[in-house]
Amino acid sequence: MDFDLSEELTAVRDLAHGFAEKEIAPTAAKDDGEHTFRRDLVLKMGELGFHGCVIPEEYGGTNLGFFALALISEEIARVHSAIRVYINMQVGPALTLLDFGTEEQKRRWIPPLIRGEALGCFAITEPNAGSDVASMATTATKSDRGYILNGTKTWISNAPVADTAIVFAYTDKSKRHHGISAFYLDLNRSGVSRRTLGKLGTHASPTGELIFENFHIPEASRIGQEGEGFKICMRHLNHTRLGCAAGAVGLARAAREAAVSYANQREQFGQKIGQFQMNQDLIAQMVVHEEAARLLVYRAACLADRKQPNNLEVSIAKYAAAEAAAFAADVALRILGAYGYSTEFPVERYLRDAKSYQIVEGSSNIQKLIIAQDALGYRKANRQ
Ligand code: GRA
Repeated sequence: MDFDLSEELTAVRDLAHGFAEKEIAPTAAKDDGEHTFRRDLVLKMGELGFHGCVIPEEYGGTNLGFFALALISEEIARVHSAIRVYINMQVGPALTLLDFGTEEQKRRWIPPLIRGEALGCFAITEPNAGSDVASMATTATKSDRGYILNGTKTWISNAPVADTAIVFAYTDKSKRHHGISAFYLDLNRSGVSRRTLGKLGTHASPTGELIFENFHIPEASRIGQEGEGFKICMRHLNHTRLGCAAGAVGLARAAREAAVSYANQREQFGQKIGQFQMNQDLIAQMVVHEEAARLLVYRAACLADRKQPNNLEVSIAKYAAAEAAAFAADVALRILGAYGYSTEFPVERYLRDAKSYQIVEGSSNIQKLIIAQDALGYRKANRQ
């Protein structure tokens, strides 16, 4: 596998780097502190083709691929992790429509998503259904004009602001996971209410509940066949976990850069604190975990670009990157001491944001379960 960046990929990475430094960095602390959702950035990233990099040109994308998506996600998250979430909210639904939508659905719904004009989200989790997706309670009951949706989805990024959502619901509870179906909804209609949830970090990316009460779904909004929802959900998560893993690498890098920069400036006991071997030990570990996670992300992305199964590789990358980010943020805070704890510097934000990567899109424990059960031969991770 060749991880040398082509000229095209180098240009995309540099574009994302420059964009993040110019458009995101100046207000990152303010956006976090004031919990500002930057819709303008969703649009700008759409204009630059970031949301469309894994979408074929016929649907408005650039078709650069998953390696490009990983590079972009890392660069954006390095500067402000919450803004990286915006990309997954557009890319995730667009990819699921690409994989499972009809030609008409693709032509109608993918372009506004990847331009950033229709804010997307995906609604899987419920108050009593997190890691165990099939325990969801939301139902889509057949009516003469389509379906009637009832239930509550929670911890949904973009829920307070989204125009559209991919929603998973039971169309036939008796069939267990074979009775779940997927729908693409217009949320600017009656029958849905929203509630914003407070959280530890990732403040510039709003999270909330979607409460559906007799929400009418037209028949034409179903994605795939009835009962295909669980499979669609797993495929969807496999795409979005990759972007998430790349974001975690970006955050680990930001924490490492902050720690190294401080260790090279701060003097105690007559020398730079980088000279102390206890700090060198921490910095060496940060470098190794970050670099290993990055290569694992690249491997998973290259497999996706070759259209080869990569569920196992995505889980390995997601687990490694989430842990690398949490480790690096914790270590950076220790190296910076009171300046790490201070809200006047970004390291405390890195620590708050890093924790999310161990929870979202399949927790670290779920990734370990997928990895270990594959190794033990209990459950094959790479399925189609
Ligand atoms: O044989 P079959 O016809 O019964 O099908 C099975 C299997 O082949 C069935 O699903 C199929 N399947 C798949 N199909 C395609 C399973 N995995 C895949 C796949 N990767 N691709 C049931 O399979 P199973 O193995 O018996 O299912 P299980 O035991 O329920 O699944 C295992 C597992 C724990 C891995 C799975 O449930 C899982 O990944 N859980 C974690 C869910 C998760 O990530 N939740 C996060 C929700 S979204 C979120 O975090 C929000 C982020 C976005 C935001 O910020 O808003």
